[in-house]
Amino acid sequence: MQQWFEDAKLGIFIHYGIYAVDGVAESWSFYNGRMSYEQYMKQLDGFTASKFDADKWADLIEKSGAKYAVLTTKHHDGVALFDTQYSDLSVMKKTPAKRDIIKEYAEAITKRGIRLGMYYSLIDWSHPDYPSVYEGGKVPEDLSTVNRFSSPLNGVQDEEKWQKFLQFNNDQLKEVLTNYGKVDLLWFDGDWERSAEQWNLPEFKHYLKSFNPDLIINSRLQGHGDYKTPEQGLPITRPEGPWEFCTTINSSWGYVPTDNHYKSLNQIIRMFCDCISMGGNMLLDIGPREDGTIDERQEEILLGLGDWIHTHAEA
Ligand code: FUL
Repeated sequence: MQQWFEDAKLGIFIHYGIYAVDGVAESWSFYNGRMSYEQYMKQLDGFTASKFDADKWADLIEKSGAKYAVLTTKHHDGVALFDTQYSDLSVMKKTPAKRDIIKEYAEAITKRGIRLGMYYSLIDWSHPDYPSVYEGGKVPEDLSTVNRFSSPLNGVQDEEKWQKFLQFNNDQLKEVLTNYGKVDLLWFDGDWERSAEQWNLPEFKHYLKSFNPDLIINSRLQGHGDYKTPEQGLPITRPEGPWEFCTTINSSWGYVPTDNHYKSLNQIIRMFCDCISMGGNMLLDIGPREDGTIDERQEEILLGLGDWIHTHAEA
């Protein structure tokens, strides 16, 4: 494990995507049948990033006392925040924003000496080669009880399509790992829909490290990652090996304006202390609005935590 990660203590997680347009849950809102896939994708038209200023994000992250940041390059909905030649489904090609968000983010973060992290969802509920139960079949009308995105395998896998999909992931990941300078950390998600064998592990991990042997990879890789990532609940006893606790500021990963369940600054500080006293890092999440601005309540927490860290770290 790289020393910088062992010493970091705090990272900032950022869930930014088209889901911020309607302020709905990232990807899960259509998967869980809360809205149709078509309605969800209409948010592409409203994603402007009109006030997105990566330097402002980076300033805030620096002031929070965090040593690394992790931004969603692509969530389970398959919408890439980067310029990819392997799919048309990106904010560059399909939204009024027409910007490579990842490029601007990477530049601003790297410039300040903050370690650069990229989140990438292994599953892609929009990709034609990512097979679903109803592929080629009839999609049930009532998507709220049974939906076409769940249990994608259903015991059957078209090998040719699957290999094409793996190649697609490899190609996009090569873009993420080589087009934006040195990436320090890859944060996978969604490994649960396939086995280690199907994800072609451990070869996949070797492939990723071939771009940068120092690359740190989280554990959502069917046990082949470098560190554990408990989510939303702090472990009761110290986990073995390196680990990171990821958590939201309110109850949502992305921007959900109706979610007022904000944790207080004191609660966040207490969670942070519990986490680092057990040797972990805390990865605290923010969800920017579609225009790229950050809710004042989220900003306040980050600044408050930063003040606390600066006072106590130097005491
Ligand atoms: C989960 C995802 O499914 C959530 O949407 C979120 O990205 C969280 C950090 O990881 O497993």
